[in-house]
Amino acid sequence: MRKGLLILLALLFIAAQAKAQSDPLIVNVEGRRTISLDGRWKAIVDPYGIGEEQKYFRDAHQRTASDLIEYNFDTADWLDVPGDWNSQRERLFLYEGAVWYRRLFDYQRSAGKRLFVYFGAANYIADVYLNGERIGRHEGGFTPFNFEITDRVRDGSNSLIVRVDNRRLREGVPTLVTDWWNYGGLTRSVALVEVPETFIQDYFIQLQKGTRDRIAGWVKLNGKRLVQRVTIRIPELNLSQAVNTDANGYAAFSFQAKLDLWTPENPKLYDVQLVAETDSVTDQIGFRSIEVRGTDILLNGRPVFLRGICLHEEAPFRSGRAFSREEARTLLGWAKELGCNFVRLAHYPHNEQMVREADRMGLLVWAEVPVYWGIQWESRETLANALNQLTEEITRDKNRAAIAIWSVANETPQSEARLRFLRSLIERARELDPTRLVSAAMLPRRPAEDIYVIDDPLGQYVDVLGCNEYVGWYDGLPEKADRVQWQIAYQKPLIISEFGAGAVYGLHGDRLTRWTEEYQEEVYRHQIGMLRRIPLLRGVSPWILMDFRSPRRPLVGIQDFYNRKGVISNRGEKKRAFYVLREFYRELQERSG
Ligand code: GCB
Repeated sequence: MRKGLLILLALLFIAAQAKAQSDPLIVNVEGRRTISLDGRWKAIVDPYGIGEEQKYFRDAHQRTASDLIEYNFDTADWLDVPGDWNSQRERLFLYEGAVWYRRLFDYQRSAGKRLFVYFGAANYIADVYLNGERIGRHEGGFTPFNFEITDRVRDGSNSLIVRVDNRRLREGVPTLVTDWWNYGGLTRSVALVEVPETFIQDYFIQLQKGTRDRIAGWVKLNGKRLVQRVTIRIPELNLSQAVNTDANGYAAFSFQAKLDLWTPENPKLYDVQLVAETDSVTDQIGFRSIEVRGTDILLNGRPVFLRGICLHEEAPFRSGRAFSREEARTLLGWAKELGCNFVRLAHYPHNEQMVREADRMGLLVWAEVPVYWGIQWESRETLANALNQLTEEITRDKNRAAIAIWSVANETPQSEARLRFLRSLIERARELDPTRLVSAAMLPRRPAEDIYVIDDPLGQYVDVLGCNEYVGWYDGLPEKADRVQWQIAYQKPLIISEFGAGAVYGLHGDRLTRWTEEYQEEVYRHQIGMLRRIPLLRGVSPWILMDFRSPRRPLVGIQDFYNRKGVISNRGEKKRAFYVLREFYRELQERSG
């Protein structure tokens, strides 16, 4: 009897743990019926982690004068959502720990509707509670997640509480040290998403690999009526294709289409409607092919050189984690002004608006997961976490024509365990999306003073080689680039995914004085000379568009906690290197016609 009870308890515990995972991701949330939960959330800072024990998630109120409750959301401070806490309150600037957020919302349930709560991102671990009940947990600071709350939401007032903890973890992704600010909090929008009982949860609609006139993909329903007829429509092309979903709610399709292909010069997007019997959704989708032939990258069948720039998801002017469409426009607008056709969104998935704006503005995207520096390669949990973040990123962004490359890592030191880990990520990326290229930003080997070698075994498994190098900054003086010889072990296209130098906007001096605009300019000039001598080079993304906050950069009066390698300052001022790079890109553009 007692044994049976123990087994039952164990099973209940396992079921509760399983529920702690987020539910399958809903794509294209902006195309759905949503109720925004953005705005002011009440917030209790919990540096000692006592909130669980004190049961903050109950959102209790003192009822009698003698009740003892040592917290009160109603009288607590507030924080804006979306938004990191570090840039909102001076005393939270360096804070790493837990903050409990609370948002009250009214709701009226109606038959035939399901409700999800959707988070654009929360850095780094989020524990979600509704009306005192635990809903689940999500780990990973840069990808979206959602929980179904259909059976838990109440008519009338509801209390949604999220405990966000941004403490860095050795086993985390990223791990303990990064060269960017560990902005904590509900950094992206939060919304309630209302869907019919059976709804279109996910879909993949892109050009079929190897073609430029066939659309291929799949659609996936979620709910009780999984067998339905779903029509994919592109009204502008008078196209309509119907498919029947199977018992799992899944249907694949492939059909001819005469398309105006998406390019950076002509970022054509079509309205694409998916109409099921119980749900419908519209998205804006562009179609283009991206492939590798020999050492070339082909866009719509033609060789393309990627004139790029790296950027962090750092807000221009105000500093802090960027989240809005306006901020995306400003940052990507600067990339356009530079003459870019490509951006590297370093070092983690940026917000969805950034990718959607790249789609609209015509910028190819290198998208990345925060598998950065010394990850715990031997840990299964770390691998599962990295795979999950990659999966969430690809799930969210796979219908964006802008996305050209999934990058699985940045500057990861070589080892057997690391290779195994990264190969799993590459496999997962290809499984989820056979149409994109896979890459990683690798480190060169330097067997002799002026020799740079790319022979990282990872090179075997990627479509495009990515390589970061800092000749003239961490290695020698700017003119060193004139002497460096490159040896590349693979016949594959190469992108120099980083090079750069630090400069304070407005600080002038001679060409060999560190931190001056002249020094940075000199690095760019010599780098460009060197880049011209690398035959396999098919793209470049210097480090970086704009100065960004980093705790690794304490130099007073120069860095002041900013990495100063931007060609634009955090206040939007263009440094001399900006114009050198723009000139180079102009010339490349003219040459490519
Ligand atoms: C790198 C890293 C990047 C750093 C940069 C730097 O190699 O990939 O995250 O910010 O160097 O400025 O040192």
